[in-house]
Amino acid sequence: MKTNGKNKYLAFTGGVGGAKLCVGLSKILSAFEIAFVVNTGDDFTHLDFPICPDLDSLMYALSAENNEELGWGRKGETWNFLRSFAELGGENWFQLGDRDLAIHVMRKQLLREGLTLAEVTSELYQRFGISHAVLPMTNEQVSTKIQSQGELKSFQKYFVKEKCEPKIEKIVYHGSKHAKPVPAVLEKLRDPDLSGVVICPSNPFLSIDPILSLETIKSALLSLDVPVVAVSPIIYGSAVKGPTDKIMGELGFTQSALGVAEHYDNLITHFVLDNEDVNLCSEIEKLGLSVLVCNTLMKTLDDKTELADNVIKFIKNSFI
Ligand code: FO1
Repeated sequence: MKTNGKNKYLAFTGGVGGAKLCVGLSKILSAFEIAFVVNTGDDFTHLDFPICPDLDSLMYALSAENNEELGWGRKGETWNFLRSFAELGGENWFQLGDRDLAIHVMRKQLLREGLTLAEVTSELYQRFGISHAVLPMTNEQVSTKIQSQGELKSFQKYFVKEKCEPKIEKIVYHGSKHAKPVPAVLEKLRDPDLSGVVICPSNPFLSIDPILSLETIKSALLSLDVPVVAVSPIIYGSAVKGPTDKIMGELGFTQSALGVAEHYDNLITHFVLDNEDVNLCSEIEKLGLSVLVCNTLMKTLDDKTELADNVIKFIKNSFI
């Protein structure tokens, strides 16, 4: 295998699909070799608690604490708080489980003590026994807002309360113009030992674009001379989970892995698509991207590790 002598990787992620690949990457690369940058555009304050869904989804996935039945939240969950709260007339459209709630209470406490979100995240991940570095994209507030029928609504209202039903006209990353990335994100992007960047199979518009909406992250990515690999979240025209395909249609993108490649085109050098989409390979190569076709559906831990291994070998075999 060809190598460029460098041995560090950075993965951009958000949501449950991205977290699956992160689990695979964490199994084959040490904490010295890979770090994760996580979307915080979904974050919001609910019942006075700071909720960071993507940071928590990754924390639960990396510690095997994720709830596979629900597809989000924490394993072995109980709902006593939510039930009692609803009995009192409290709102319950956004379900906070008892075990999950402990994280939000702890996060609130630590933030109140004056820790930044990055420091709180590091503290919570350590308490979950996770040694890999996980960095929120920013310590500041950047909120994904969905414009539908002329109204700008909060992300969780669109995603959970309205079940992604409203037709999206536009997505806004409110606050991104002035927010600074967490300094360690830029340090890692500028590390001379950086071997490549992986864009996980997360929703491009809801999970990855909020990270890229931070101009200094985007420009650092654009000035890299190492592979930037995106893994398609779309297989055979459909999202493995969530509304990616629906949103692509609403925003005027081709509803396929090709549409994802076109969306990321100027930022990435490499693209990974599923065996099912092998017929799209030549069209994606025409965009100037190196393409790897393999299994991208991650049902088991072996699937996650195998895809991670393929992605890292793809980077190691590349000289651009
Ligand atoms: N997703 C849901 O579909 N319904 C919920 O009630 C819900 C509650 C929830 C609580 C805490 C948390 O960290 C995540 C939660 N999620 C819920 C998931 C979350 O809304 C989304 O999956 C992400 O924001 C998209 O990545």
